Amino acid sequence: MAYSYDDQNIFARILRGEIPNDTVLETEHTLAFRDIQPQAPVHVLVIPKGAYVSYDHFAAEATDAEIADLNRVIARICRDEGVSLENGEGFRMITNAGRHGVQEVPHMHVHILGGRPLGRMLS
Ligand code: IU
Repeated sequence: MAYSYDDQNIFARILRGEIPNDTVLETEHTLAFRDIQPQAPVHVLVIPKGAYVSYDHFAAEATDAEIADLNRVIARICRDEGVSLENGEGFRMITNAGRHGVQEVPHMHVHILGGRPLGRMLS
C-alpha cells in the first residue's frame, strides 16, 4: 500500500500561505512554527515543505538534503529557544503517526517541547 497525502490538510494550507502561522524559522526545505495550543513554554512544530504524510514516509522517500535540512533546523531551534544541551536544560521531540500514534494533522511534523520538566513518558 502506498502512502497517501491529503493536500487539503491544515499544514499543507499553511505551507501554501492560505492560513497564517507563527513562524520560528524557514529554510529551503523546512518550516518551523509555534504550536497553536502549546503544551510547554517551548512548543514548536517542524515540518518538511514536501508532501509527506508521516515520519516513516519522510524518512523513506525524502531526499538526503530534505532530511539533513529538517534535522539542522531542529538543532538551531533547540539552541535558539534555549533548550539545547549546549545552552539549556533539555527538550523532548515527538512525532505522531497514523491512527495508533494519534496523529491529528496528516502532514509529517516533529514537536519540540521544552522549557519545563516534562515528566516521564515511557514507563
Ligand atoms: P499531532 O501530532 O498531529 O497530534 O499534533 C498536531 C498539532 O498541531 C497539535 O499540537 C495542534 O495544537 C497543532 N495545530 C496547530 O499548531 N495549528 C493548527 O492550525 C492546528 C493544529 I488544526
